[in-house]
Amino acid sequence: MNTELIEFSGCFARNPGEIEAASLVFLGLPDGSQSSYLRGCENGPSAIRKALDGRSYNSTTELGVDLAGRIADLGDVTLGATFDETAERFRDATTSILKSKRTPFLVGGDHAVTVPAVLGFEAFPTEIHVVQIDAHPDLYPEYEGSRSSHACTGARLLEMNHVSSLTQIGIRTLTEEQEKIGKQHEDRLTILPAREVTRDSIRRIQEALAGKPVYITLDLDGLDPAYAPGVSHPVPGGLTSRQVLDFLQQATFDLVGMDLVELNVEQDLRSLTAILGGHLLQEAMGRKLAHSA
Ligand SMILES: [Mn+2]
Repeated sequence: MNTELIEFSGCFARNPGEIEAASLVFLGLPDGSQSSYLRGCENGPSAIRKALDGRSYNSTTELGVDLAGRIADLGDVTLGATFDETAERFRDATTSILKSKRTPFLVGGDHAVTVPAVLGFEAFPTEIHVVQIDAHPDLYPEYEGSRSSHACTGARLLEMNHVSSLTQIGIRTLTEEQEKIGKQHEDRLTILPAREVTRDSIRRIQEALAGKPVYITLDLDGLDPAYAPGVSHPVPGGLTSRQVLDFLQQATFDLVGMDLVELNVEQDLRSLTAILGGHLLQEAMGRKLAHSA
């Protein structure tokens, strides 16, 4: 028996030829400093790499795409002395991936990492649409005195000129204050609350985005805590694993980038949330490769 763990079910490129050929990139954004409540998200990238051990999982996705050796793991971005400095590095890292014509799959970190990641898409040739799967709308203009809190991510995204629209799916914690902010942006913001997630409502979102460049920010607390217990803010009544997989697999939009955030390793049970996160990422990667083939 192989005694060494095989990261990310063997999907990472192992030699220069494979790395060169890889059009999809895995990059860790290991910052959990902007969480308002618990610590633990900073260890997300390493947990996701380890969760799907290739001795137990294989590299073929549900849709039959073999990802073995096809993902370039660029490691984790080194944090700066302040969050502003860290954010600048995250942004630059995203920009440089896009300039090399590869697709970034970014692993947080708390949800604050999404802001610099999407800022990096100013380097993308067209405007983009963002889909946020989340229990929370994150529409606070500032939270506990900070504009970079993970509770402000939606608000920051709506301030970006290169973000044509923001679609939030799975929301179940909308407060009056955030609803007010949402109303100010109703021409660009669609909120699909968890209680209204049905095949029909999801199909309407897919149709509206068909063929368009879409960035997905996947906060794991969008899923029900029964599926994703390892998050800082578990909120009952969320999406099932299957609903999120269906959304990713049936996408007819052009996936131009994605992040997976808010995995809190300290809260996880038997790595179930990390395993789910790895699986969701791989299914999205497989769909991307099938689309670009
Ligand atoms: Mn959230």
